[in-house]
Parts: sequence; C-alpha cells; structure tokens
Amino acid sequence: MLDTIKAILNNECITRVGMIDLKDCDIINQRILPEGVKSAIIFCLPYRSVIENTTDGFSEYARIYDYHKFSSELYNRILNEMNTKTGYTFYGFCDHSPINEKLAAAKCGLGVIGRNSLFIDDVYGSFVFLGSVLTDAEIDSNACEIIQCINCGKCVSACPNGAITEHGIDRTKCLSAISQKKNKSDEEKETLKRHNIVWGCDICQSVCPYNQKAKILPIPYFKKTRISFIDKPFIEKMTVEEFNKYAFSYKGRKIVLDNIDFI
Ligand code: B12
Ligand code: SF4
Ligand code: SF4
Repeated sequence: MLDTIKAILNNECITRVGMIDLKDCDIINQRILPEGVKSAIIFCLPYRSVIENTTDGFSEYARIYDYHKFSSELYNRILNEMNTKTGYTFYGFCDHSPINEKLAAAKCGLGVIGRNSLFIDDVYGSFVFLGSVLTDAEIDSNACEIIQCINCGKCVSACPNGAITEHGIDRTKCLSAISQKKNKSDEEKETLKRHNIVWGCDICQSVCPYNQKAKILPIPYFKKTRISFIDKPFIEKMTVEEFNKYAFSYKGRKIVLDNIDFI
C-alpha cells in the first residue's frame, strides 16, 4: 500500500514523503478532521528554482503560481487513483489541514523545525510548501522526536522587524503579514519601504545555513510559472485570469499596486 502511494506521488515529482499515525499528530482543527482517519501522509513541495538577488520586492513564493491552486489540481489527479488502487479513502489538505503539517513533517523525520518557525527539509531546505493526505488506512507509526535547527540565531538577527520571538512569529511584526494587510499604518508602510518588500518576505530563509546547502530542484510546475521581474506595468497588464493564479491576488490588484507605489 505504501509503495502504491509513494509511486503515485513520485509520478507527480513529489519525492519527499513521510507517513505518520494520526495519534502522533497535533490536531489543530478537529472540526475538519474526516471521520475514520487513522494516518497522515506528509509531503514537501520544493519551489525554489534559482538563487538570485531580486530587487522588485516580491518573495519567491509570490513569483510562482499559488500553491493552493497547485494542490487542488494535484488532489483532483491523485486522490481517486489512491482510493481505487488501495481500497482506502484519502483526503487532501494544504494549509487548512486538521493537523499541524510542520510538526508532522518533522515527526516523520523529513527534516527539522527552524527558529524562524519554518519546517526545513533535509534535502530542499525551507523553500518547500507542505501538503498532507489523511487516510483511513492504518500505517505503522515511525514517529520520531522533533529535531530543532542548530539555533545559530542568524534569522533572529536578520529579521528586520524583530518578528522572531521566543514564542514563535509575532504576526503583527512579520513583514510578510504586514505586506498582505489592506490597511497599513504609515509606520508599517515606511518599514516595508525601508526593506524593499512588496509581497512576502524571504529574509529569515535566505540567511539560514540549511538553505545554503539545499538542493534546488523544484516541482516543474513552480519553475514553469515563475516570473523573474515584477513591476507596476506588469501587474497592470495581467489578465484577471492570469493575475488570479498568483498568491498575491487574494486581496485584489489594488493592494499589490499600492504596495509597489509606496516602495
Ligand atoms: C498564518 C500563516 C502565516 C502567517 C503567520 C506565520 C507563522 N509562522 O505563524 C504569516 C502571514 C506571517 C506567514 C508568513 C509566511 N509563510 Co505562512 N503560513 C501560515 C499558515 C496558514 C498557518 C500558520 C499558523 O497558524 N501558525 C500558528 C503557529 C502557532 O503554529 P505553527 O507555526 O504552525 O507551528 C509551530 C508551533 O506549533 C511550534 N511548536 C509547537 N509544539 C512544538 C514542539 C517542538 C518540539 C517544537 C520545536 C516546536 C513546536 O512549532 C511549530 C512550527 O514552527 C501556514 C499553513 C499551516 N497550516 O501551517 C502557512 C505556512 C507556515 N507558511 C508558509 C510560508 C511559505 C510562509 C512564508 C515563507 C511566505 C513568505 N515568503 O512571505 C512566510 C514565512 C514567515 C515565517 N517565518 O513563518 C509555509 C511554510 C512551509 C515550511 N517550509 O514550513 C506554510 C506551512 C504553508 C504551506 N502549506 O506550505 N504565514
Ligand atoms: S537561521 Fe539559524 S536559527 Fe534560524 S532557522 Fe536557520 S539554523 Fe535555525
Ligand atoms: S518573514 Fe521576514 S519579517 Fe517575517 S519573521 Fe521572517 S525575516 Fe522576519
């Protein structure tokens, strides 16, 4: 059964896959947990295809098609195949999962949890999205202790707004969160401008030593959809259909254009 699941995911270029018993997962949203689920399959979606010093203020995840779009297309392709080939039922999640996907990935032994709060895959580093497929099939649990990063503190010192605290990320200070806010204070606009941020922030990932040695071989979908330079005319010219394929679209075009304006 496990080989069948792995083969289906490998076919989609998804090679970093872990499995875990539901009882070893941290349930964060019981309400959306499908009845009868016994196990979780966690996987990483590497998305970084180049390392370059971009100047347009867009983070790497914003340059490629939205991972929610990728995962819903992926689940449309693979869930039925998993159901029919194994006789069990599979449910796909990404972001709005009943379990904490970062902790589950670490417990599967795929990588470590960084001080910047991100999951760092042993092969691809932290420039990976996470997805999970829950199933009523029983899987032998091989959960391990969560390993934390080497705690070098580089992300803490590099974070421009002191958002990495002892207790996790302070969302009110994180520039990624601020860039996505519709109504920003003058101070927030000034901070984004000072750090040249239009959408998302990669600073705490870029300085992390784990990412210096990470493999860069993204899921082809992300490489194909990457825009290397984004400016105001580019955003203005995008068709509604194309604009909506990117993560920066979710609050409308005006907020992206405003952000570019005050940077
Ligand atoms: C809300 C959200 C945000 C918010 C808040 C981020 C935050 N860290 O809390 C904002 C807008 C700031 C944000 C920004 C980004 N995000 Co975001 N975000 C989410 C979302 C939807 C929920 C996160 C959440 O609720 N956190 C609540 C806090 C309390 O919990 P947590 O961080 O999930 O879990 C930690 C604690 O539970 C703690 N913990 C608890 N028990 C224990 C036990 C031990 C032993 C240890 C060590 C730790 C520990 O460690 C956990 C892991 O850090 C997740 C998707 C998801 N379902 O996880 C994506 C997600 C975290 N984001 C993602 C990404 C890519 C980003 C950005 C890089 C995008 C960008 N370039 O701007 C930045 C990175 C900022 C950062 N340093 O975290 C990816 C991260 C993938 C990865 N490799 O980890 C995720 C998982 C989406 C996905 N499906 O792939 N994000
Ligand atoms: S920069 Fe250092 S402290 Fe921060 S996540 Fe990476 S290894 Fe951990
Ligand atoms: S994403 Fe940027 S602002 Fe947010 S914690 Fe990381 S370095 Fe700080």
